[in-house]
Amino acid sequence: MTSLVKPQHYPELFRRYEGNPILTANDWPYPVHTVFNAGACQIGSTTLLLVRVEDRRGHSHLSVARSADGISNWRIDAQPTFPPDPVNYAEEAWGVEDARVTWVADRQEWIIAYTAFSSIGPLVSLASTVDFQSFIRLGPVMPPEDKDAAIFPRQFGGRYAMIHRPVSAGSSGAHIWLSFSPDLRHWGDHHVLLHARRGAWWDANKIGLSPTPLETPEGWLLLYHGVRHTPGGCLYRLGLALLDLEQPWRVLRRSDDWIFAPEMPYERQGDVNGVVFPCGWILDEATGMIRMYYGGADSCLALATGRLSDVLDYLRTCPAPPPQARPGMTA
Ligand code: M1P
Repeated sequence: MTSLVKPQHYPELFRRYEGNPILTANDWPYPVHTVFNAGACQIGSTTLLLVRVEDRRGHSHLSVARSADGISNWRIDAQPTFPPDPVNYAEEAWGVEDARVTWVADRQEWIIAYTAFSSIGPLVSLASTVDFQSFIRLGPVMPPEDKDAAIFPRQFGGRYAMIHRPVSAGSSGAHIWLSFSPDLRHWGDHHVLLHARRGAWWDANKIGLSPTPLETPEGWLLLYHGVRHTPGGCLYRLGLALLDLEQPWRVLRRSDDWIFAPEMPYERQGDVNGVVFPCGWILDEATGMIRMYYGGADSCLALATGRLSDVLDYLRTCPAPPPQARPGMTA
């Protein structure tokens, strides 16, 4: 007997651009192994990606790609834009990776949070720029192991806030943390913002922030990755959370389900199979559309778009987690 009830499907909040991948190593003006995991921002009519570029040593640097439509005709810097500087910054010995960029209005500059790969592990470093041509390094701000960091675009109670993902030996998991600073250099009031779940969950044991938090009328929108270990390897999938606008340590909603996962060949097969890894997204205020830029399988850059109102509608159906610790309290 055929049912008259239409089957319910999971919502498709982000739709892949059919021309994916939008950037690969073949597009680069100099020899590189792979390009992936780009920070993203809009400067006037130009979309700018700060792309992680890996060479054949396995070391990464960051390079800028610019486009008028955010999809095609990328103009890529002829040389590495932000190479590691291990002579002056020893923590960059094995490269710089996975930039998230934030326009910080009170400083009138972009702050870049990136992973510096030191010989004793990855850590969080910050740099500032106004033009993505010259950069001022603020140096390392978190000891190893720590990565997946981004600065909020404004202060809270006179302090900057940063999301990051420290990992300590012997800990029960890798969780997303929130910390505060009066000057972007000295950080404290560390506390866990989102716990990795346990057991069978898609985001068990290891999670990390994906792009920079996005300010919306209903709260700070977070996209994060959860890493599921399977007999066939890791699976990097994405989930959503919403933080209170004025008290970002308060998690208002968190999706139980993942909302985006490796499906396409360029996401399922590459240097690291089964990875979707966004470091940047851009909201077009006029259309309400979000462009999410993500690395596919650590081997290419891809684009997916979603409507902000659909994402917020979806989050309203998600559970409100139990109250969080206040800043100043540790996990
Ligand atoms: O290989 C998948 C990803 O692994 C790391 O991410 P995380 O530490 O959050 O699991 C990063 O090296 C990232 O660049 C990479 O895409």
